[in-house]
This record gives sequence, C-alpha cells and structure tokens, in this order.
Amino acid sequence: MTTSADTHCPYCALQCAMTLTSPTGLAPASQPGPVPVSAPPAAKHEAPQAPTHVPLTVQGRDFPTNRGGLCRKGWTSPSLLNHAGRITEPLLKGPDGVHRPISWEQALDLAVAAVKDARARHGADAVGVFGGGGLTNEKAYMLGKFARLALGTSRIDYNGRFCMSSAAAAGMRAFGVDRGLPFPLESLDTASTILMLGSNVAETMPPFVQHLKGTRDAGGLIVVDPRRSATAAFTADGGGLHLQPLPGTDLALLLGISHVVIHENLVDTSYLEERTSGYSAVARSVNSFWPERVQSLTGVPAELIRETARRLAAGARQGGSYILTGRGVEQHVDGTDTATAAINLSLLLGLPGSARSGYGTLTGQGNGQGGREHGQKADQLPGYRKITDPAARAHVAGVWGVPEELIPGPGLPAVQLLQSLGKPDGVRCLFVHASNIAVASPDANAVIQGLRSLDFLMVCDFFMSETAVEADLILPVLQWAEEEGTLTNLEGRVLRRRRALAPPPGARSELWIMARLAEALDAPSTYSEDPETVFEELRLASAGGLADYSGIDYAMLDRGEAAYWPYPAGSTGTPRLFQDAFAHADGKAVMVPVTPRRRRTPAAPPAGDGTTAKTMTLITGRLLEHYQSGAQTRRVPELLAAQPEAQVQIHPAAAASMGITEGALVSVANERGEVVCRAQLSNAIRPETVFLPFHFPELESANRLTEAATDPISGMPEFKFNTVWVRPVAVPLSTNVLQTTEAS
Ligand SMILES: Nc1nc2c(c(=O)[nH]1)N[C@H]1C(S)=C(S)[C@@H](COP(=O)(O)OP(=O)(O)OC[C@H]3O[C@@H](n4cnc5c(=O)[nH]c(N)nc54)[C@H](O)[C@@H]3O)O[C@H]1N2
Ligand SMILES: Nc1nc2c(c(=O)[nH]1)N[C@H]1C(S)=C(S)[C@@H](COP(=O)(O)OP(=O)(O)OC[C@H]3O[C@@H](n4cnc5c(=O)[nH]c(N)nc54)[C@H](O)[C@@H]3O)O[C@H]1N2
Ligand code: SF4
Ligand SMILES: [Mo]
Repeated sequence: MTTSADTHCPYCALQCAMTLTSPTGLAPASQPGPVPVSAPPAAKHEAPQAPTHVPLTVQGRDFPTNRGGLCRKGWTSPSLLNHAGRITEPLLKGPDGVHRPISWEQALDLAVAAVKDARARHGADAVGVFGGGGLTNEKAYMLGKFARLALGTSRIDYNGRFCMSSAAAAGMRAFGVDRGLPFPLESLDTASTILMLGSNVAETMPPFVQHLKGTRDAGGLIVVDPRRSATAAFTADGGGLHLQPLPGTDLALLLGISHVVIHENLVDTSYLEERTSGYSAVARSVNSFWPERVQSLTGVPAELIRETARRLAAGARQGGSYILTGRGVEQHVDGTDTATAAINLSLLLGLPGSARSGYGTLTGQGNGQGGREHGQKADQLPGYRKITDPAARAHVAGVWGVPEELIPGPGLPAVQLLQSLGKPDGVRCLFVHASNIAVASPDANAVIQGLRSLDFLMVCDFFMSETAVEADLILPVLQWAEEEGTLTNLEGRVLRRRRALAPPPGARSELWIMARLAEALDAPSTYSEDPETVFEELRLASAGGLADYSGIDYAMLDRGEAAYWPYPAGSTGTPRLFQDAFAHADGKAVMVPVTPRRRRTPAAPPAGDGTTAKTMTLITGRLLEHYQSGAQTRRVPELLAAQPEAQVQIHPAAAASMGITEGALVSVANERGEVVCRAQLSNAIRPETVFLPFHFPELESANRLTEAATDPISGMPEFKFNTVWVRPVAVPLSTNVLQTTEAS
C-alpha cells in the first residue's frame, strides 16, 4: 500500500513543499516505549542495527516558495532517513575513546549527574546549551525553557548567531522588529530592480531563482559578490549588473550608492519625512563617499555605482525595487552596520513598507526564522521578547507558572560561549542540540580544544557528526519525517512538519529527552513531550510579543492556511509588514549613520620552507550539494560523489604566480591553522581572493582559518574576510577524511 505525507524539506529556509512517499506504506507513529535497562556493549562508532530499508521518495509540491521545484539536496533528503550510519542507541565514550551503547536509563542518569556535579562545583552557569536553527519551533522553545528553568543557566545560545544575528540586529534597530523577509517571496516576481548583496541563491536556494526571472528578463538584477557566483552569472546577457567588490567593502559600496541617491536627488523626501527619523545624520555620513572614492575603496567602477543607484530609484517609482542581503555581507565584524547601510539605502528610496518594494534578509536554516524567536538566543525569551525587559519576564514567568526571579538574565553569545568552554569560570558541561560546532564555528581548532576540555559533553544527533565524535554522551534523536512540529520559513510564514514514519526503536524525541531530564532535576513548570501541547504553550508565551503566534494553531496550518506572524489571536496574520507603521513607538523607521572602521593589518607569512607563500584574502561559503557542516549531506552518496572534497577556488593569474596548476595540492594557512586541498582555477574570483566551502572537516575545514572576531552589536563572527597564506604543497593528503565517512 502506497502512502504519502505532505511536508517540507528538512534543509534550508526556503522550506520547499514536498510529498514523501513510501511504496510499502508509511509505518505507524510509534510512542517511545518503556525505557530499556542495559544493552550489551559493542565496540562500534555507529550503531550496529540499521532500520529496515524502505524505498522512500519525495516529490516537489506546489507552494509559493518553490512552485513544485526542489534542489538536489531536497531530492535526495529521504536517503538519510534509513541510512546505515544512523545512531539508534545512546552511546557513551569509554576511557579508550570508543563509544559504546548504553540504555536510555543509564544515559539520562549520567546526564543528570553531570549537570548536578557541574552546578555543585561551579554554579548553574557552568552548564551550557548550544541549540540550532534547524530545530522546530516547539523544540527551540522548549530548549530555552529547559535551559533557564530546568538547568537554571543563562548560558544558552545557538548557531543562528553565526547566521542571522547581524541582519536581525540591524532590522531591530531600524524597524523595531526582525522578520527576514517582511513580505511574501512572490512579491519579488514583478519587481523591476533587485539588488542582492552577498547572496548566492542559485546555489543556496535553487528554486528561489524562479522569483528573480521577471527582474532578470527586465534587465534589473544587480548582484554584489566578489565572485561571479552562479547567481551573479544570471546578470550576464543583459540580465543586469554584477558588482565585484573587494571582500569586506560592502559598507563603503552601500554608502557610495546612497551618496549618488542623495546627490542626484533620487531620495523619496515625503517618505523620509513621514516615515523615518535620522535622515540628516545619515546624509552627512555619506558625504565623503563619492563614487570615485568608493571605486578606489571597493574596486567597483564609479559608473556601476551610479547605475545601481539610478536603477533602484527608477524601480522604486515604477514596478518595484527590492534590496536583499545574504551572509556574504552579514558575516563580518561590521555586519550589523553593513546591513544598516543597506536598510538606510532602502529608506532613502522609500522602499520598506511600500506596496511593491522593500528590504529583506534571506534567512538560511530550515527554521532560521522561528529558531530566533522563541528563546534559544542568549538575550531573548519567547515571542522575540528581550530577557532584560521586566514586562517580558513577567509575562513569560506567568505562562511558565514560576516567580520571575527564577528566569536567569542574559547569557553569552555563541562565540563567547564557545570561548568559555572548560575555562575556570566558563561552561564545564555542555549540551548540543542541532549544530556541528566542531566544523561550523570560527577558529574551529580552538573550539575542538574547548570541547575536549569540558567535564562533560552531551550531543543530541542522529549522525556521528564531528562534534558527536567529541561527546562523552550521544543521544539519538528523531529526524524530520519522524516528528510533528512547525517551522517558520524565510518569509515569516509558519509551516507544518508532519510525522510520516516511525523512528527507529532506540531513538527519542528531544521533547521527550528534555521532559525526562527536567523531571529528574525536579524542575519547576511543565515539559510536555507532545509537540502540539508545546505549540499551544508557545502561543501563550508569544502572545503580545513581536513574534506573536497566538492566533496560529495546528488545525489551521493543516488546512493549508497561510500564517505569517505577527498573528495575534483574532487577526488574520501579517503577510506584509510595515504598510502603515514600523514597530518603534512613534511608528517611524530609525536611520542610523554608519561608516567603515579600519581593519587590522594582516600578519606576514612565516619565513619559508623554500616555497613562496602569497598573502591573500579568504572568503568562505557554500556549494549547492552540501548543507552546512556537511554532517548530513556528506552521507548522501550522490551529493558526496558530486562534491567529494573541499577545493580552493583561485584565480588563474594568482595561481600561475605561485606555480599552482588545476587540481594541485595547495596549503591555505594562517596563524590559526592550515587547510590542505586541491586548487580549482577559476576566472570567477578576484585575483587577490580565494574561496573555500566550509562543508568539510579536519584537514579540509575552512573554519580552521576563520577568526573568532565578532560584530560588537550582534556577536556574529567574521566568516567572510580572513587573511591567509597560500602556497603549493608537494605532500599528499595524509588522510582523506571524506573517504572514511561511512557509506550509506
Ligand atoms: N547548498 C546549500 N544551501 C544552503 C546552505 C548550505 O549550507 N548549502 N545553508 C543555508 C543557510 S543556513 C544559509 S545562512 C544560507 C546562506 O546563503 P548565502 O548567503 O547565499 O551563502 P554563502 O555561500 O555563505 O554566501 C553567499 C555569497 O557571499 C559571497 N561573499 C563572500 N564574502 C563577501 C563579501 O565580503 N561581500 C559580498 N558582497 N559577498 C561576499 C560569496 O562569494 C557567496 O557567493 O544558505 C542556506 N542554503
Ligand atoms: N566558514 C564558514 N562557517 C560558517 C558559515 C560560513 O558561511 N562560513 N556559515 C554559518 C552558518 S550561516 C550556519 S547556519 C552554521 C551552520 O552550521 P551547523 O550549526 O554545524 O549546522 P549543521 O551542519 O546543519 O548541523 C546540524 C547538526 O545537527 C543535526 N541535526 C539536524 N536536525 C536536528 C534536530 O532536529 N535535532 C538535533 N539534535 N540534531 C539535528 C545534524 O545531523 C548536524 O549534525 O555554520 C556557520 N559556519
Ligand atoms: S532549496 Fe532548500 S528547502 Fe528547497 S529543496 Fe533545496 S535545500 Fe530543500
Ligand atoms: Mo545559516
């Protein structure tokens, strides 16, 4: 009997709609049974028994974001559901470093003992929690509550700090609210001009490009990227413009475009007067950024800067103009200011809140939007409430049924949290849910050392990620198709994830795990393991907050109703924000003047071993086939075959000057570490810059090179601008880490 379930892709924030089908019928939903007592030890990394192979397939489903389309990752996503490498039993690391199965009862006892021990010896803040933007709203909400009430710690943050935080901070500062796209994605379809800064949707959200087609056909797509990325390539043949700045100079570029807008009288003066404050300070701040000067700072020809300003202004008057930012401009120590400059430009032109124009940031992870709203951020409580706001604390304490003083204050943002691992006054016992920090964090070598210096590391995952390898205790959890829940896509639209399969008998839901641990820790309040019950509580906790979900329920989502937050009870939600007012008390958007700060002078390469190393700029990012740290996609045979290893993209002229040929081994190093991988010669990159994807571990891990420097406002790390020394190497790769990853 063939059975199908309508759901959404487990990976990115586009949340493409898909139907999951099993020709043998979808297994019935199973409840976690009684906790088994002890299991025989087995000296194995991966759990011995694999679930029976069910030939699962997915089909794209018509939905406004993907219109039936899926990318390669989406198509192959079911293959991980019954992958042989799936962890299906709790695993404890022995003194010999080998993980062996233990019972759930033993596992929970160990976790509780570790928490109690850390608390007794070092205080409640010695226990830390690291969450992820892939968690459902229900799990993200419960993780925040669990950390603060059951563990009593302020030390919770998540990988969204690496991803969303700068644009979020800029959006909060300017608009008083942060919803990645404050308009439905379909609005882009009819725009005459779209300026995309540091976003490569053609690889990171392939079905998205359908929404760029109209603008491209009209010649109005403008892409800002130091590489001629797949998205930048769309601007060829009359599709629009590609601006190829030096990495890290987007802020100056945006000030240059704003300069032209002001000096050519392209500003929307009545909009500025009625809907914004702070214009004159911003006008003064761009004064010295005339196009020729900006050309010398960024490498972008002055004429292209002028042309961009004029096209945006023309679009604002007719057809619509949108400005969109991605990680390329946000993952910098000045990411908040750069996003602010993009917002200021959009305000000068009167885009935000107008019927057919706007500014937005392209949220990345599956639940990158919802994941930042419900309390796993160090400084936030559910409903996007500030943890320092007395009224917000009182509201949430009321929903939780606890005295307000029981809720700890703000914790540490992700990078600082990771830097505190194992330190005397830092985190000594860490729980990781849905992040592979050993690969995805800046200065990954230091993070791995931090993980190793912990008294206790617990990782919840379904695969032996590079972070799980470091764990004392690994708890096997459910994959997407085995759980119920909701996610909020890049448009701020809440979607249902549906259970289609029974999980392997040994895996448990994270809600179940938190409920059991909270019980054993005698935690105040309640910890339901039922997603819908948790969502009902989240509705109450979010009511009246910026991200208000109180009018949303499972039944309406199951009927396919579009639910864009804020969605207060009794309303019909908000597909398009800011039509009448911004979220500040006076209803106006705030323009904040920003200017580039001077960057650190790079260290010279160490004197040599006979080869000449060249000092270059490293940018990092994504390939179509792999997702994030690669913990999932490196286990999909088709994806691994297409992109089996990291390659460093380098301009042929730069390569030639060092004697590097296509496919040659190259060392990319700096004071933090070294990557050795093959060279991919390409005219698509600027000659002083090299590009590495961050999807690979160990010797190919780009984050061995990135600096843990952060934006002072958002805490977002510098992933996209680092100094490296590049040279050819003669030695072969010592171990090919990719080949040792287990096959499917
Ligand atoms: N295939 C795939 N898709 C994904 C993901 C994935 O891992 N793989 N992850 C998802 C997530 S969580 C996210 S956050 C999104 C990210 O989606 P994107 O933001 O599109 O991804 P990136 O590749 O990190 O960066 C985009 C571009 O920024 C450019 N860039 C680098 N430095 C600079 C700079 O200084 N200035 C400018 N203007 N551009 C620069 C890079 O060359 C790159 O082409 O993708 C989501 N989708
Ligand atoms: N150099 C460089 N580094 C970067 C970036 C960059 O552009 N350059 N981008 C940054 C960005 S934008 C992001 S978002 C991060 C992402 O990087 P990570 O935080 O490492 O994200 P994933 O690789 O998706 O890791 C998720 C892990 O959790 C598991 N998992 C998936 N779903 C669940 C679940 O529901 N529960 C549990 N418990 N586990 C689950 C997966 O198997 C995987 O091991 O990387 C950041 N790092
Ligand atoms: S674009 Fe994103 S959501 Fe759509 S199929 Fe690909 S990974 Fe999945
Ligand atoms: Mo991300």
